[in-house]
Amino acid sequence: MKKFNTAIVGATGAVGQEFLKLIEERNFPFGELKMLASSRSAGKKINFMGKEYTVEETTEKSFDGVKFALFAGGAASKLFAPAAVKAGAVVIDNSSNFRMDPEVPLVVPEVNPQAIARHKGIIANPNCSTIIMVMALKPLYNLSKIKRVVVSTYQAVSGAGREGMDELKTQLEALARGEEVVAKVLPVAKLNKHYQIASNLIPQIDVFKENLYTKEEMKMVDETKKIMEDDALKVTATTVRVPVYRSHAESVNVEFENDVSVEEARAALEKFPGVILCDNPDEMLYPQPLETSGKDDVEVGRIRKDFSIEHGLNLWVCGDQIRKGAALNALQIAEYMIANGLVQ
Ligand code: 3JN
Repeated sequence: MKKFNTAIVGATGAVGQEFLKLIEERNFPFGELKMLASSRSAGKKINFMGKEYTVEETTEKSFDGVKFALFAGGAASKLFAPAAVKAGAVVIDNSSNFRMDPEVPLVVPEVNPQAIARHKGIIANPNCSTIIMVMALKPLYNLSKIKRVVVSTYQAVSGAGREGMDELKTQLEALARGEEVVAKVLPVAKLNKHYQIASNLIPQIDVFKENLYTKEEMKMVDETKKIMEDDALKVTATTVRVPVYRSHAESVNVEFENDVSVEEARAALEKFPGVILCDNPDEMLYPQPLETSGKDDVEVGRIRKDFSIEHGLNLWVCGDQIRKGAALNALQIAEYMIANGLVQ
């Protein structure tokens, strides 16, 4: 099988490390593999599939001969994606830097693979909460056009990176010992006010915008319309940080144009690749973040009629935001391109 030289930009972070796990697990056909990061991590060693790699500082020259440049997130793609494209690489970018650029496809391969072929060098991976939600919306949209979505998220601390996870752990330990709890990271590390997450919920993810929504909330609104290719789709979101280590959960209220029964919704979700239907109230079966952590599939359950509107359903969705919400989705884009001859 043909092999593709691959660079991981941000190889030492949580998403970068997940890329490596998935490349091995899925037998991704990489040729040469470059581990790139900022100057801070350059020189670190990474053992991967029996070989030791040295992390190199990302520069504009890092992409010679690279076919897939997988950017884990942050500002790196703003700085280096254009150079990577110039060098002939396909950039798959997990940050928000290019997501709403009309020239850049925003892709969840199970949902809108047709957008991939329109790429001009960069393909954007959506925000994790958006990916997890549209995985549940798409099979339902295929049954009836969706008019409006009201979503509330329950987002794990790992969405805020390693620091978010460390913060929850340190605080839980302090609480258990009866010591003072220190908050340094959440809701937004760079701001100078922080709140305890252990034994708490924080209804702020990222900074506020002028319209009183947070950036995370507006990402869900804007990105969902772009992925579903429906500007008329109304979406409103409330995003909340919860004291869970990994896997985001979302309560999703969907208003359809036509009637969709619970049975039809279940059947459509069950058939959809990447989705597991986990919905059996008699057996107390419903998706939970502990269950979806470390897994590839998004789980959907608690499906029931919203009897307060004419054509509505309520759902509960859980998915691992570092896997399907980030690294897995990006790698699936690369796999789709290989399988469909969209990359030479
Ligand atoms: O907080 C979460 O649970 C998800 C965070 C996502 C995130 C954090 C910092 C910057 C993003 C993202 O993927 O939307 C970005 C960004 O790229 O803008």
